[in-house]
Amino acid sequence: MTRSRLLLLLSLLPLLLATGSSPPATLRQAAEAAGLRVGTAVRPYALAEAAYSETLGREFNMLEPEDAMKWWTVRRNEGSFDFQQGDQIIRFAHAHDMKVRGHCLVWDHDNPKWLGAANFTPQHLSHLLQQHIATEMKHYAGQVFAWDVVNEAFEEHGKLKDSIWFNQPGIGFSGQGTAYIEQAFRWAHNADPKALLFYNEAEAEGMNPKSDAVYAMIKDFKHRGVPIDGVGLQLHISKLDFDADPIAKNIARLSALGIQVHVTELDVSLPVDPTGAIRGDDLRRQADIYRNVLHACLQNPGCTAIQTWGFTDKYSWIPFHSHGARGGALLFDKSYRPKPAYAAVLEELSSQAMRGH
Ligand code: 9MR
Repeated sequence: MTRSRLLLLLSLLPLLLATGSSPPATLRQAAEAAGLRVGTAVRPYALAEAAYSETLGREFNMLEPEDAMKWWTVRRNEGSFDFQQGDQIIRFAHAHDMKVRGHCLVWDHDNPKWLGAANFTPQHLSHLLQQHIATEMKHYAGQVFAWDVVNEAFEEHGKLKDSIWFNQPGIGFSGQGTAYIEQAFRWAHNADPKALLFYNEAEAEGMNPKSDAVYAMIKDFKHRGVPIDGVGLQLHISKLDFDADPIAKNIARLSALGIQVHVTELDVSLPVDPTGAIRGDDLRRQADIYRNVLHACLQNPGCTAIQTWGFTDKYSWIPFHSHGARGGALLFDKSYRPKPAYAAVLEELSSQAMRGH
């Protein structure tokens, strides 16, 4: 058992003793007994909805702003920072005794228009990025325990993506491989030395050229003492014949490097017919996928958190980005009713807790 899991378990002993041996009633209770964080992405405007905030506080012990800490929310113009949305989430987390993951400081996507439009020099971009990382991390120091410092830097064949931060024009390390990522992690460590620093990636969850590239980068960083604490495996799943074994393999090789793994953005999208209906069979297959991913995480003590990308189908990003063709990706339906996937996750977490992990 890792030190962080042991400390979490010790802090929960009174709860475990008080609840005796009755099975946990919520994901949160089950995860706490299993020594794991269970989290979800959150949209601040939905917190005003009673069913949303009640479900969130009851079921999860970790949350992450889905968009509220991104550049385009925080940095509407060059000269000022707007932390209102993120602060709202922090207040909710504090009131409900939840940990907060921060997301994300460096990404080639969804940056504000002014950033790309001004044709800044590498020197100026370097200054802007360092200032951004330092200002946002210092604002949330002591409140955000783990940050996705860099998000989605590799393309599917394992090459670095062209981006404003890397080579278009970049922050001064164009042509030097992962040096720009290393620089971002060093700035992040200086800004908040206590925060856990994560590299977060999509479609690099199993064994493939992209996850090989991520693995090679982390190995190199650990070897040279670059400050990095973990890898986030996003896990946006859309194939119902999903195989979790390669995920377990990847978690094993990453954690063998001495880092933590968080499942950061888990959802399993399903086909939606023109009437808006989802097949019952698909909901059952979805439940199995959630269970298998969780099992892969629980098998390995280096996997310390599992997080879904939202929790109610009402606010999932999937229907919007698929023009309604897919949906139903999360643990609760649009009316906050738990789905078969919820029962599967609760059962898997509870069985782990009962085994005394
Ligand atoms: O779910 C997020 C959606 O609301 C945003 O419009 C979109 C663009 O910022 O980002 C979505 O979240 C992404 C996350 O930040 C990084 N990994 C992929 C997620 C889904 O696209």
